[in-house]
Amino acid sequence: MILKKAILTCSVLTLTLFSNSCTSSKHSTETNSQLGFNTLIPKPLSVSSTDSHFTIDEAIRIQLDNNSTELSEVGLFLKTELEKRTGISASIKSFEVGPSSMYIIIKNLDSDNPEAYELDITENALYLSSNTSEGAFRGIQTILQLIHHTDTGDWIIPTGMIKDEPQYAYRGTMLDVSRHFFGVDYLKKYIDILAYYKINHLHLHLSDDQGWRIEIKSWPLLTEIGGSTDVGGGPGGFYTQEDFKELVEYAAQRFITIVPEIDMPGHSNAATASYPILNGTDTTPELYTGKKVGFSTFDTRSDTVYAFVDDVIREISAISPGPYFHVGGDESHVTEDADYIYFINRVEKIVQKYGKRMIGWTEVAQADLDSTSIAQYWVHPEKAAMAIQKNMQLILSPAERTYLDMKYDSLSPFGYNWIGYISVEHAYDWNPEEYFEDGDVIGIEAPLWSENFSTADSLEFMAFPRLIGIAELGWTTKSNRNWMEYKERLAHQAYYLRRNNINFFASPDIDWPK
Ligand code: TNX
Repeated sequence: MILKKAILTCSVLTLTLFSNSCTSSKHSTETNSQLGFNTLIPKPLSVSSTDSHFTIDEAIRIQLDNNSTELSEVGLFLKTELEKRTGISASIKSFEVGPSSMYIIIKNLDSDNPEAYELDITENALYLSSNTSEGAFRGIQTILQLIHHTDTGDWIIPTGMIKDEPQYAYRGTMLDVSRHFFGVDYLKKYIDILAYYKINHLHLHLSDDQGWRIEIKSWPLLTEIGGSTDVGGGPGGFYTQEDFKELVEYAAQRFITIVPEIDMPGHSNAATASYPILNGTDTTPELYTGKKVGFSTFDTRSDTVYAFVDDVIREISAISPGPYFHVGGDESHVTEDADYIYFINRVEKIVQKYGKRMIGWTEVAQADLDSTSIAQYWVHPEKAAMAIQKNMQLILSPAERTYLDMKYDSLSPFGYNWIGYISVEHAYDWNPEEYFEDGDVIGIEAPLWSENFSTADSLEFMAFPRLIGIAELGWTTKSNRNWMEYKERLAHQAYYLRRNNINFFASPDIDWPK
């Protein structure tokens, strides 16, 4: 009721006056009952509402304060998304003051965080300011999350001020495309969802015992043989290097970095089945379509293996503009400890030779690694402690909170529960800040292993809504997080998830709208 009245009194003024004259002077801190800001995930650093709204109408203009290619692409992204959502086509104009405008301004904010942005939304204009195009892109996601459709058929955005920046620079999710393969078209949909929740890294688990999923031109049998099946004996699949470049580019336009992983020296049966020389046993392994782990290894004392690893890292690094190369390193149960350490030490140098920072699962911290390498903590806190001693940085993926392949509860139709059930609440209600007191944590990542599903619907069922909570944990500071309040914002996400045909688990713990 209040909303409708405000629209009537202000829309007339917006048309005739270019001023802030109908902006309420009442400033108040956000509460859940106020118009609009309770739709945001991740929750911003600070929000204040002025209890009115900006209307998106046919006159809407997007104005960019410079014509760099990067900012032009960001402006175009906003235009495309606005049109998808509202059917209204904004014009993109050079910078001039005028009503009904969305201004995107690059300037120095108080914060030096590259992803920081500020939104100043009045009834006449919306100002998005940021240090970089990346910050502007994050702010655009906030704008998209704020758009409401009123009962009277208007598209509006609540007025007020938002100041925002992420707590962690690395907010990621991992998808296992080895146990089951997911192609480029599907991954584009997934990347769109990640961008909407301000996730900025997508780690792709590109090889494992069951499948090798990326073309390596100098070792073509990896995909020809190693890419030909999956868990359960399905047809598998792989990305050509052209496919991979397309994916990297699509993600980069959304300021998401692809982190490629080749899992070694264990989890390597697909590679050794393709090139038996790599396992040093004079036997040719069969392709593997089961779910066991820890039975395969490269021959860590073979020069051919290092020539192979060099080629693989060189070819993938050449098409991966991001700073990281993930070498796996988990569960090498049949590799002798000394051989394992020798292998990881040598591979770290190869990664560095191609200009990348090495990431490995927690186990790699046993090797003599450089402080520039990163350990991804999943289990084994004592090995994470070794990484901290080596001044390495950490990515947090504690299995008991972030493993999206775990069942939600005993009724979940598929999934593992080796670490326990992970409900929507359990995935959200913890503090990454408190995991390793002395650790230098660059961020948090939720892995999704794919042994137990093969369709996009089931992938989405496992990822959503838990991944949305992980996105908030990576962005929002501890003092701004609270499960009971988050639950209400999460319920609101049903509109977005349904509109985009995302098959989320409608957990009975959340009061979803009808
Ligand atoms: C452990 S987490 C693995 C994966 C499995 C996963 C299943 C990690 C580094 N290794 O190989 O897919 O458990 O939950």
